[in-house]
Amino acid sequence: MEEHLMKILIVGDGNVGKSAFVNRYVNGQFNKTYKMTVGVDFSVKVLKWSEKEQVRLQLWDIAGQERFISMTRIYYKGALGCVVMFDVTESSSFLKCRHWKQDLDNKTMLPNGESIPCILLANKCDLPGRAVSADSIDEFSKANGFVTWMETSVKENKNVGESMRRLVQEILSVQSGLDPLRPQNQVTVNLDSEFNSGGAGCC
Ligand SMILES: Nc1nc2c(ncn2[C@@H]2O[C@H](COP(=O)(O)OP(=O)(O)O)[C@@H](O)[C@H]2O)c(=O)[nH]1
Ligand SMILES: [Mg+2]
Repeated sequence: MEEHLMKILIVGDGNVGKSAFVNRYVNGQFNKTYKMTVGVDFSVKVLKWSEKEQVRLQLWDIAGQERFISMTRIYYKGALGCVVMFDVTESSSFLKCRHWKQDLDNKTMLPNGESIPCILLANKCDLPGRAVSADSIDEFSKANGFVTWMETSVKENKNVGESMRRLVQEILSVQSGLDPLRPQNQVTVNLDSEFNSGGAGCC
């Protein structure tokens, strides 16, 4: 069985549902109560990709540092993919996605100079009172180099697994197009199994 290790970042304003997304994806749960994360949360999910391949996803939830907008470089180091999330009922969180994407692109790059694959998620689509239209999300997504965008509801488990599969698919296709003989193309991120269940604090 071949295993691919992928560090994936989850960024976006506070309260948009990033931690809930990771919790739903990894543990299959949704809690209504708001618990602000402190530090950085790591979670690991192993995805069976095909008969011969599995993907070990290391999900980095920025955990309460959203107010700093610009994340430290160390946070982005080694990331192969990213989720930028906003709350579809909060237009300010949508407007900030530009900054999140720019911050990501300023600090990460594939060996061929391209941006790392990034997906845009319009979360909380179960709620009434949408503040952002599908047309404007679509336009923004195309103009800012996202792989694609999707509506999600972590609450109703809509498009959670699907969006991650789409991102992983893109990462695998990008990685297979890179020259494997160049040492910088090898994935060097490695976390010990002690991080497997999440909750580790970091710088
Ligand atoms: N209605 C609804 N509420 C959500 C959804 N996703 C997250 N929430 C709620 O939004 C709040 C903030 O979620 P959280 O994951 O802590 O946001 P974070 O600050 O981005 O990590 C919590 O009360 C969640 O229960 C969703 O899809 N629908
Ligand atoms: Mg959080």
